[in-house]
Amino acid sequence: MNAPASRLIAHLDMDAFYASVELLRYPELRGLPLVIGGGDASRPLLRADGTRSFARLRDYHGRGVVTTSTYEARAFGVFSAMGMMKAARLAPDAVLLPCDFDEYRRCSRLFKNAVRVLTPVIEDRGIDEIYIDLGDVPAARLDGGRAIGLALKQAVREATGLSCSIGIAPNKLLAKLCSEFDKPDGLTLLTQADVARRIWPLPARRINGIGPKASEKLASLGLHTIGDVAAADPAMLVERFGTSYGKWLHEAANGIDSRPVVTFREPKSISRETTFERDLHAVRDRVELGRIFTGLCEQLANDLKRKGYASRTIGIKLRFDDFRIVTRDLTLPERTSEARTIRRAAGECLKRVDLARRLRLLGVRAGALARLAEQIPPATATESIGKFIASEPAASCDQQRARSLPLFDRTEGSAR
Ligand code: DCP
Ligand code: MG
Repeated sequence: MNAPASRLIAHLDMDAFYASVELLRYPELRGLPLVIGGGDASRPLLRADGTRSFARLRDYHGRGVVTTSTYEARAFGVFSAMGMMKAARLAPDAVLLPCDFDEYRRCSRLFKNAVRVLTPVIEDRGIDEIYIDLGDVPAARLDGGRAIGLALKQAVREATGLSCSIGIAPNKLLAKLCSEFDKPDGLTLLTQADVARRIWPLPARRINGIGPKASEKLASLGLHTIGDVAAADPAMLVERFGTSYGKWLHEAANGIDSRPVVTFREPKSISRETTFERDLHAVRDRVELGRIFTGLCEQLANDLKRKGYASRTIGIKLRFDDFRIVTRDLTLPERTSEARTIRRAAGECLKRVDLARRLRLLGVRAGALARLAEQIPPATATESIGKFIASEPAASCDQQRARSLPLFDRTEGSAR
């Protein structure tokens, strides 16, 4: 066994994060089904009497996806990543609000800073989740982490007004699994001795790292629960899934995970993408596409600057109306975080694509990152990397005061 029994790790995940942040400013929506997603059209209107009028899901038309939903909306079967039109059929009366990433990032910083004061060894896993190493918290051993868990929840609530759920276990894998057990506002302690009773009955897919393909293959072998995988012959798993994944499956299903809490990790790339409200054509919708493209490059440049990085490889991602995905990238002579340079490079990439078909999605990516000379502290720089590609509809780019460069001009030839 390579997982030292002495470790104690917490996984903290905010409850219905974006939706809960919105409820702070619109408390009149508490208790109602609420969905976050869609563009500016779903922004609330202030009536003359000072009350607000909110958009309803039933009035939504477009191709946006649900970014998140409150637990009241989840009761209707509405979850993250579901198409909004489908969600509207399930919960037509649900209130709809657009995303406000700046505000979510601000709250993310607030809750992480509050945690850091109590327990400084944290691994940032994106905008709303962190791992915490409780190894250096002497009192945590006495009660399995209950008191420090409660203190962390209290600190997060005081700093943000928001609730979170925490799982505390001997490793990251178990901590992540059990932080979900008692959501929302939960605190779950789990020891290795609880694995058989509490972890093995769960579907194999619940393990972070067992995706749709692997779980399908496991199911075809008659392995449905984590317990089924744990009981499977490790040699068979290796034979079917390869040495490294097969071994990992056996260990993970047995609750073994020796990964450390990594306090800082450099991002490999940063990207922005958007799915259009309707398919756009490179020639016929040149102006609109150009504006969206510029907006994405400006957002990306802002992301790079805020996080303190410069990029040497700029790439684009296109999804056509037949769902085919095409990517192209370009290596620059020098690193950049400037919107104009990114726009120019991304435009060069675009010239290498046949744009005869209409486009559904456009994305811009900055890779080969290096820290800028005027560094910002790593803790600030990493926050929110991970889930930051959100399903923003194209409308949100309109806010960016995008300048329209004649980028799609050249594509007319290939589009004919
Ligand atoms: N998110 C997103 N796209 C997804 C899933 C999530 O943009 N496909 C965003 C919105 C969520 C936030 O990330 O509020 C955090 O994701 P979680 O999976 O933790 O979901 P929630 O915090 O909303 O709900 P839960 O209470 O289940 O954690
Ligand atoms: Mg969450």
